[in-house]
Amino acid sequence: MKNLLIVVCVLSFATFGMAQVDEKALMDDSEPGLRGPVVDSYSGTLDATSPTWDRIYGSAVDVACNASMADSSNNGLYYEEIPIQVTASENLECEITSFPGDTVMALYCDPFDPLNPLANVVAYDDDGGVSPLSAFVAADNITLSPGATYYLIVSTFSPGVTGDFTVDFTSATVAVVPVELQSFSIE
Ligand SMILES: [Ca+2]
Ligand SMILES: [Ca+2]
Repeated sequence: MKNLLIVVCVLSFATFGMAQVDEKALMDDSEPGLRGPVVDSYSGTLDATSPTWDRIYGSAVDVACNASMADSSNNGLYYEEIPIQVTASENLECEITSFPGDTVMALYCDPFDPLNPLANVVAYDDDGGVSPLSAFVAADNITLSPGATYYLIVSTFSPGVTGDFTVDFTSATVAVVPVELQSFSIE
């Protein structure tokens, strides 16, 4: 009986701990609760502390995660990885609206492996926004499915380029997945 009580106490404590994590994640989300068809902006910075990758390029789109891409000669580019999800099937619309340089974007299924950037690709864009900034538009037919996590890679055309960027997510239900929620879901 004593052992059972200890187990119950440990379980209660574990549940309490998880609830705390969940609450923190929700509090950190800039838009908790249901989202409407509004802009969800994500701002980040590419700098010397950012991870790097050898980027790809190409115009293919494959929602089955096997878009055929080519290996660019531009290597060692700074990037930021933004996890996104949708709550309803929709064509992704997102756009880099500010950056002091030439951006590129790539969309990957889970996982994105910077050491194997030709794998798991959904789509890539260079100047689809206000050139030289990047965007995915509805006509690109990047139809995302609910229940999956995708990774938007924000990077630059050439290596060594740094600065603050903003991405606006404008399709109906797309949202950036808070890092805290990702950790929570793994546990
Ligand atoms: Ca290369
Ligand atoms: Ca560009």
